[in-house]
Amino acid sequence: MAGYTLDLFAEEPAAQTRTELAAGAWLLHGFVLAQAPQLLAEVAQIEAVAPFRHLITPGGYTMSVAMTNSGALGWVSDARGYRYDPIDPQTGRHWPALPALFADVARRAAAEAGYPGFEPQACLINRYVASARLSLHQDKDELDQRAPIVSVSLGLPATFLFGGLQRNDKTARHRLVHGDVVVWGGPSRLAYHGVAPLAAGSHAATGECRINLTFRKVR
Ligand code: MD3
Ligand code: FE
Repeated sequence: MAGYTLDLFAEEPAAQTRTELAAGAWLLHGFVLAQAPQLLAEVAQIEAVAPFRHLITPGGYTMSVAMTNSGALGWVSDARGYRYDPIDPQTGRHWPALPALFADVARRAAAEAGYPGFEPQACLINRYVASARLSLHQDKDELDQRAPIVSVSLGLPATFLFGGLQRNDKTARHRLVHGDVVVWGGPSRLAYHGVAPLAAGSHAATGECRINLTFRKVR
């Protein structure tokens, strides 16, 4: 169920191709390939201030994905629940500011997918090593759910699981590779989704991991 592909300029590289994964959800193939080195340099600066850590779910499980944030708000999980917080609970300091390049990429991708005027307030940064995974969930901690979520994939490829509005709905699988951007809006915004256990490997840009950035308007 890979929707259809719009190839606007067939003589252009893959960066010009987009695929509608589901109603309102657009995969922009290679949209940030040219910016990937700078995006990863920004991640290195962010993690120097707000290190990656394995959050604990309210149910007491340690997440296999390591996370950090940048922006005015960051997503955190602990025994008390999930929330957005302007302060990093590990350092007691504000999350590092959203780099201008991050905001620019998020705005341009959202506009490209039909969501003009997107202003990200939070960038959750996920780091996957071999066998790290994200079980099926909905992103519903944001008060403003009319805004899309923009996701950027860097490094090792992943199998993304995309379901429906109910946990038991059938899930489709999509390969997300280095440089891909997906914009999730409209009817797909509250769909269940997850990431299958990461296959071991090495990527020239990131080494033995995958980095995913998700840009969110929270309130
Ligand atoms: C579909 N991250 O951080 S990105 C997450 O690859 C998250 O790290 C995954 O799910 C990752 O919450 C998937 C793609 C994604 C992100 C948010 C969505 C898909 C989404 C929100 C609604 C629907
Ligand atoms: Fe999610």
